Amino acid sequence: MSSFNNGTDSLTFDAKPYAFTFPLKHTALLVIDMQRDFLLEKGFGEIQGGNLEAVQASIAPTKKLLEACRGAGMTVVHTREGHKPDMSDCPSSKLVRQAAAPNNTQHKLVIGEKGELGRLLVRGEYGHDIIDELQPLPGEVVIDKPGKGSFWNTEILHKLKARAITHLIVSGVTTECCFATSIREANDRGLECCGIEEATSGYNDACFKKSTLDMIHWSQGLFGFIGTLQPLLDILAPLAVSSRNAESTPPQTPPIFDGDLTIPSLQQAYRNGLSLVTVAEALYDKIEAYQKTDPAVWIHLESRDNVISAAKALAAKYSDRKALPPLFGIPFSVKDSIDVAGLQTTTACPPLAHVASTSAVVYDRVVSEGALFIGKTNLDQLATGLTGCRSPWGIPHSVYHKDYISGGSSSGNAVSVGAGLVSFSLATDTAGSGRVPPGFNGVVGYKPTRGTISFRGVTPACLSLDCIALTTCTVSDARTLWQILEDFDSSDPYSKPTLAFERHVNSIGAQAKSFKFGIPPPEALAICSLPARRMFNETVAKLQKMGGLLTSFDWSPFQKAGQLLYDGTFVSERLASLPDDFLEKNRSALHPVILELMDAVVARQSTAVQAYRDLQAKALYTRQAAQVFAYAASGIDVLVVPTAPTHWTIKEVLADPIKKNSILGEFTHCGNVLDLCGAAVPAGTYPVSELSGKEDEGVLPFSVTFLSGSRLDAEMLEIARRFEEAFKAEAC
Ligand code: TIU
Repeated sequence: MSSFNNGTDSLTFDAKPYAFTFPLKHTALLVIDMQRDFLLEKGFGEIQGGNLEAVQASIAPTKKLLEACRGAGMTVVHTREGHKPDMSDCPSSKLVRQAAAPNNTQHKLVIGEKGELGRLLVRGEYGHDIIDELQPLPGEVVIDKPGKGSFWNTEILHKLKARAITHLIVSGVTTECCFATSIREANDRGLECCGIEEATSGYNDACFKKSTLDMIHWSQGLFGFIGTLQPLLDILAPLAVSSRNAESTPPQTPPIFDGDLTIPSLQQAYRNGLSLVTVAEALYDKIEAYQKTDPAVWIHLESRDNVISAAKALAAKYSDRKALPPLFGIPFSVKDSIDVAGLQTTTACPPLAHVASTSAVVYDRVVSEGALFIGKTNLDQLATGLTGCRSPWGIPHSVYHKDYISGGSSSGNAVSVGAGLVSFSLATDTAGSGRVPPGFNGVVGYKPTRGTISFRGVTPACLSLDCIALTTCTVSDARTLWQILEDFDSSDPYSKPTLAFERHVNSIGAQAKSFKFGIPPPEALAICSLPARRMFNETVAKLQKMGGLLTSFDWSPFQKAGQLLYDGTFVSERLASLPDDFLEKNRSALHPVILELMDAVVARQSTAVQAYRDLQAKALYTRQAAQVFAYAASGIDVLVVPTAPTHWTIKEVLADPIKKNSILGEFTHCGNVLDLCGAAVPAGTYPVSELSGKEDEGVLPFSVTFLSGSRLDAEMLEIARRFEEAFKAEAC
């Protein structure tokens, strides 16, 4: 019997054509177009001749539904129909068809024209926004849609997948128009929908509404389900009571900080009244104590007073603890190649150090969502290396053992999370820098598909292959951050548009129980240490136990792409990112290993012809890898690899720095070359003695990385999250 809990704790309520069963964690409430323009006097709907009384009937039931779903902790998605002020996203059919009808007496004003609530259905206008009683809370998703359906030219499917949503409870207006169209569109994409009768209404009579709803559930559920409000409220109510009780505990004694730094736990504690200052004080006690264990974690640490002032300012800004932004009071660090305005960015390379005038996009974004900045962390110089042993600011060690490396280049970054000094850390990953250090410190390292998070404001290592990486305590936290940070940045030349390739959702299947995974062939795994090999075999068995189907695939593009990174010409891009004659001018200021590496790159005298050949090879391997993750029966969902083949001691690395470094990248190098996404996830510990052959009481962490194709982050993260959950359940 598997201990794997796939998060499908399900609820069931009466519906047509039969009872609707939905997994709470994978279900979102969709509230469609509850905008002033559709619901209030003088709005677009009334101007079109709509029956306002009929449409307003859905407001009170929708409010009840919204509160019940919020109380149960469900994902909430609001939509708003409307257009850009320049109307470039409005098809002419929406403007002319109805107005052009012979004998038209209703459509005197069309979309974009000025009504009393502002320009009709234009974004930013008063009438376009959601009515006061149903305003979204911070953290809820708002989708601006140009169509009647919610899926045409919007990011809704992407955002639902990013949250692992497979089921929708649907409400909103109007029944005959956007409500029905959205359910039909959702149905084509594989989502299971249940519309709630009282929480939708339209501009016509009851007969019209009934026909619309009947069409949805006709023929044993042609498009979906239709239920009524009360049975759903009845099953959600018990879930709301428990959280409300927790929230209403009288704060006679202020809640105590239990040390749990995961985002949902800390958020819940804040909602229950925990003081940010208490958390900041506790963290600083811990940070100061850890300085004695490892003084090489930070390049810049904010002062205790600064952080306490920032905590007080945040608490004052968000005084309503029921409406907190998603990262309210969540402490974080950043790798010191990421700009923070007013502070030095060193990239662990003194000649490059400069005071940043503006902050990196990633920093600004997390701060704007309430996160609390603690400091900038150590890294391998120029973000080049996987060991953590290449910085003038010292060598951090693994949080598990003082003799063993922290990994790099995001060394201090992973230690700051692993030692419980911050909840998350912003990092970068070019050759594996955002995966290897989390692997060596027992935390999660997620590298999204390149270009989906802005790289603006970060010192490049190898710009066309650089990627933002997120270091977190859990896969869910990584996913939360990704949702906040993912955005197209037109000022970042490597940014990718956010609209993703559409793969349908499997409400049962890949997202629920089974998935296909591949592993490297035995000859590739032979590079692993004995304990890494044993732990990897055990991980494969666990993946099979939780429903994974071990599937064969062609490993060669992954292996060849990895070699391309350092054996080919791509390493020259590291020099291309530096000022001309940087090497000559700064030889004495560089770390000796970095200097040796850079000299070797220059000595190769790579030609443009070689570089083009490598680019062509990269394109070929990328296409081949995409086929491995294809939307086809032969494809796999994820490739699972050991994050690193072994765990070196600091001494071993110092004795042979370049060779030892290159071995660590065996399973990470291909990631950005092939435009993959990947997440390193803890997979247990093993005795140090098993690795060293010497007596040692300690243990070291083992980590596996889940890799998948470009833009398949949502699918990959959900499998990684389920692995993490299964693993924790087994450990308990
Ligand atoms: N015209 C009409 O009935 N409805 C819309 O245009 N949008 C929605 O239904 N939300």
